[in-house]
Amino acid sequence: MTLPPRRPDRLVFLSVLLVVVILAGSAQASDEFLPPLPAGQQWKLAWSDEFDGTQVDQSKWDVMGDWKRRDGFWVKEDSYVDGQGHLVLRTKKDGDRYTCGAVRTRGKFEHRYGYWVCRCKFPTQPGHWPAFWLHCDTVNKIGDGGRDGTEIDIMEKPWREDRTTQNLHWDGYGKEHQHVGTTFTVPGMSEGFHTFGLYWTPQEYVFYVNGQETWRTSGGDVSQVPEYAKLTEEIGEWGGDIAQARLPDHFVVDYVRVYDVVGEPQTVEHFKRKALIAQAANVRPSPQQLAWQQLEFIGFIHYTVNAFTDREWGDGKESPAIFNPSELDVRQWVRTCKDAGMKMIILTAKHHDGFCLWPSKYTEHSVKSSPYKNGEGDIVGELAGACREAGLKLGLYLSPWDRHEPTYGDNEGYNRFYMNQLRELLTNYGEVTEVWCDGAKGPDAKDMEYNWAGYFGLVRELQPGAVIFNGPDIRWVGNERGYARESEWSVMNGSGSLFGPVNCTAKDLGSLDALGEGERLIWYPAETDVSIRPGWFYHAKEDDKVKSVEQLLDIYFSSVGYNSVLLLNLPPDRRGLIHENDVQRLRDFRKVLDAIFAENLATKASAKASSVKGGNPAFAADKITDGNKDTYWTTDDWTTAATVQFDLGKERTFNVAELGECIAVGQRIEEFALDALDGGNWKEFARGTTVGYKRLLRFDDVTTSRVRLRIVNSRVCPTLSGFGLYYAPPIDKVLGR
Ligand code: FUL
Repeated sequence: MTLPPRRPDRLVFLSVLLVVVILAGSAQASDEFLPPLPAGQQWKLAWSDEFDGTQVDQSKWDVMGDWKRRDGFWVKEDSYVDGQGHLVLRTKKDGDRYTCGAVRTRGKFEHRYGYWVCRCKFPTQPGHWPAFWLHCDTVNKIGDGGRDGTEIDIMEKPWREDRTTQNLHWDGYGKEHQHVGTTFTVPGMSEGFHTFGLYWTPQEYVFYVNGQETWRTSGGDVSQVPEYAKLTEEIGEWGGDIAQARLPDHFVVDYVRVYDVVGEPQTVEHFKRKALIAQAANVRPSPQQLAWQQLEFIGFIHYTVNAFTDREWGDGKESPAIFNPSELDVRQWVRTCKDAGMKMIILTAKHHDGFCLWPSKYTEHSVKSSPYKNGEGDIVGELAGACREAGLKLGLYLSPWDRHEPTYGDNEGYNRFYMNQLRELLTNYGEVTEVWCDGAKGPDAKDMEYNWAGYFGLVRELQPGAVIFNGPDIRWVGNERGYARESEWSVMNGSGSLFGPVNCTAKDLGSLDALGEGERLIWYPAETDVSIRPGWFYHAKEDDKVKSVEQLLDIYFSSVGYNSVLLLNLPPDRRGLIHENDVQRLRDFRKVLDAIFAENLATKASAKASSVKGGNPAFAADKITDGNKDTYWTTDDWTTAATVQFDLGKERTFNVAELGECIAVGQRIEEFALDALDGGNWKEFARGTTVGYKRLLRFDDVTTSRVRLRIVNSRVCPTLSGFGLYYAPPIDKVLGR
């Protein structure tokens, strides 16, 4: 193989040194190989050490030691700069122990992606090995492949012949440890200087030796987190028998350089992508969707004959005579929901069994044929009144699948019937804020073509302020466990059918790749429905299976805290009351939420941003902490990375953070991190992907007076309308347990 021009050894070739000095500035780049880039992009040196001077530069390197490492010791004195432009890692015998040198940039330079290269000359003796590698503390994190941190070995040379190896390790070093690697021979490798480079992109690693590609992989999923560089010597059997070595022996490093890609590629794909990004970043919620999102936490009431038959799905053959709640009190429902902090109640006006909680004109299968209030009751009406009284919104669930109605299966007949019922519900009960269209249909169900366009049109006509679940406005989150996605986008490609324009259970709905060509981008936020008990309906045997406060809290953080609205179901029992156990659990849950969010420690913080759109005070960082969700901080249009520093005035301890984008103008943030100032250094304590309307994060206690938000990546200029730091006290303490 042909070797690229090597950097001359400055001691020996003084004359060449002169040339290098004259070319200073351009010399570095022209002197060496850099991976090819598409037109429009260039390499820019982000960090380097040429090892000039006489000491290891402590602002760049953490010299490791003194401590035991494998069969030897890492000692500081074995890492030194030789005064001739080299870092030397020495391996020596010191009494009856073997020692060697190692340095790393941990806490001093941590970076992700780019081209990392080292030029070095190898030791000659057995029993130890030199390496140039990247590392991060999260390599030990299990799950998510190598994305959350990978050990990237750009060069390891345990052999004294011309062989080297390159490796990736992730998911810790225990049982879950994963590894891929390659070993190869480059003739002449063991003598003189050679370069070892890694071109790391979000998608792939490409390894180079002397500018020749040796390995290309995305093994284990590419690390997406900042890593630090390490230059080490290690003593151990892998390198052979150290007893055979003539020591000291030296691993000599000429430089380490890290380059970033700057500029934008001038390719059709790139311009198409930019157009897609701009389009996606500017899709906005309708006023109804925005108002709905701001409700955050809403209640679901599942009630029908099932409470009396102990079933989840009634078959429609139930006699209305069994529907006989003895103490039904809609005000108790409303009080329970309101005290829990819910802002709306959605009632199953009709579930799959077809029994109607209001006296529908179009069927006898309803409360009017039941003993409830001697057939004079109207639970929809009663609840609507109680909600109005208490200032809660009302939503109605009208199951399309109806196992009682004889016309079901006759398209024309049943669609007329369904629309008549919908008209009753949307005309006679005042304002309805959400209409829930359930997609469930049993395997035994007759074929039936629902007239979705007709249904949705009627909702728009009769209740223009309402949002439709499963229709054009609100999407099912995709599971009934209470968990939204960690990356929950509200913008997606809605080119599917009218009912369910997206595949709600897909793992990824909102990434740029998932948006396809952006044919029909829509604002389509997620509602997370989950029951406080295993079932949707009341079963006495589940009285002791009410979700714990811890579970409810986890659900809250993973739904409301993941840019979704939480719809929590509370099934009334045969008395017509929400059971005492559920009521008590909700009270405790609220108590814990109130304790967490009692004081926002960032409220009075002064905020300083790395940039502000047009220098305009209307978009300045203080708009984040002004307590007004309608005002926001933002940057110039294509600024996709930015920071905001918050000065809390004094040291505060917190373990919860809250971020909110101004979604009225779109959803943009793809990734962010939070750092705390710790003895002069910024230390990352939390990291997240999407933000949207609200993002909540929990982490171990952090004590600091300064916090930095790093927007790592935003589709276009990020916005932030709110930021919070809170201290969550131990649950047991709050509840006096
Ligand atoms: C499902 C229904 O089948 C369940 O009974 C429940 O109503 C749930 C919220 O939706 O599709």
